[in-house]
Amino acid sequence: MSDFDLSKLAQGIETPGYARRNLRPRLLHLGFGAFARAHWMGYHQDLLNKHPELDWGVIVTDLNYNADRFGQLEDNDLYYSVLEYSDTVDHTRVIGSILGTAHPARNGVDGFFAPFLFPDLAVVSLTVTEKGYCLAGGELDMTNADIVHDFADPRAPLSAIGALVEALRRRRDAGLDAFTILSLDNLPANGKTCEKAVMSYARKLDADLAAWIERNVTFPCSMVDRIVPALTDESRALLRERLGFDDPNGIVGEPFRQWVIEDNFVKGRPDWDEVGAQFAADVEPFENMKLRMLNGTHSTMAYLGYLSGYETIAETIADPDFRTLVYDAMTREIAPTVTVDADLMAYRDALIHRYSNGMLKHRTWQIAMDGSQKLPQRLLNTIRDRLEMGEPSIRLCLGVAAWMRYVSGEDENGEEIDVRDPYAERLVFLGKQAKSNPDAMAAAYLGMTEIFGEDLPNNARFRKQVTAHLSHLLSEGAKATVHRVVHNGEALEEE
Ligand code: CS2
Repeated sequence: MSDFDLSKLAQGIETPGYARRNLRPRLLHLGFGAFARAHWMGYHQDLLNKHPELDWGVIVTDLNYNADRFGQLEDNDLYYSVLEYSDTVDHTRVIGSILGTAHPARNGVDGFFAPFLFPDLAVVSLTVTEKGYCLAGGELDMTNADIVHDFADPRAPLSAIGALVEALRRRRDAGLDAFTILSLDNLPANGKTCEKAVMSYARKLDADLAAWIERNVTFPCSMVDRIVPALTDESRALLRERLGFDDPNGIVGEPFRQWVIEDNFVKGRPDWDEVGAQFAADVEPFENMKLRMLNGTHSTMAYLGYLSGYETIAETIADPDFRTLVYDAMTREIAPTVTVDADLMAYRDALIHRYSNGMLKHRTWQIAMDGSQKLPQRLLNTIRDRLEMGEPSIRLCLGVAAWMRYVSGEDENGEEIDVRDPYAERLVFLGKQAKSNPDAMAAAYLGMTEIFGEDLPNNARFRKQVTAHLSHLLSEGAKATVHRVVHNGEALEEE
């Protein structure tokens, strides 16, 4: 029985202002993680609330994750809740636009692909995280285990890339038209990146199909932003207090949200700009701003904060040295590389305010995950631009060194770190082998060209800076190193 009896929910909880029976399956989302549930699904509900006559319903799907989640969602009549939470906002909403779910583990392969064959399906959006695109050095990684599997068994794919191509094949073979593929992941030029991965896979698999996809599918880029940590016992309890029951699909996020989308859809799209999203001809400047300013400092805080014993971002940014580090990194090193029609200093100040949201309990360990997939767009591309400008990147290089210190797998008390990364085993192995020798450790990690490319490891300035930071991190620890950089930053810039 569903826990969601909408007529019995506490006052003040937002319920759908539209009738689900009027919706048709026109949107399909792949990757029903925390972010998607709290971000674009919220915009979409706002739009349906504003225009209850619209018929844009949503199917949610996933490949390797969340099978149980879908059972629970169905038990709850396909409703779930979102709490938008800060010291000034406390708003609970019940999202009601989902029409159905599909998951290979629950529905079988044909069941998974069935909703992709709804004739009216117009947009397939995805949040599959950085590693879900199976890239190495910006190209589809033909040695990736899921991709290798999918080439061998393309009708029952494991990867998102394989699934998109198989879904399009089924549509073409059924005489249906294609759909727009809308990446909502934190990758630079995410639409183009997704297109590149899809097209490399399709071309190798089936040239005719690849040509059909090329003619019929668009891959708009988008910049997405909302901080939505994984649920903790504490945030689950907060939501339970408001709902009166436990929602296994409930999620808690910050009130802030932003969504900039390239207006390039093949079969129409909802007018999400009526509810605060923005359509733009060129999204890359916004993506760069967000990936470099927000995600770049997020990752820097995650590694340094974790090593310093801070459990959350709010705790980390409450340390005045860390706050200064993040402030200076954005002001002196990142902002000068970003050209966008926005006030970057106001953006910086808003970010520091958002990081300080103590209600969110965003764990440094969570953000530290998958660094090998995140570093290039969050820190390394910015460093490349700085090198080209002939300018220093003291603070950004500290972020890179902190990643190395972190993935070496042992914290400052000699305890093991639970490193989560597609390359975790190799990273920890390299760290152990280097035996706390900064030169050996930096050299070992810089040898991973799939992360650092060929250019950065050969750049003496970059190498020297990262190795020097790593040496301090290993000998003095993270807090002391941050203190040094914050207090001697300008002198270090002259070095
Ligand atoms: C975070 C992001 O986990 C991470 O790596 O940096 O999920 C971040 O919270 C979002 O990009 C904010 O929009």
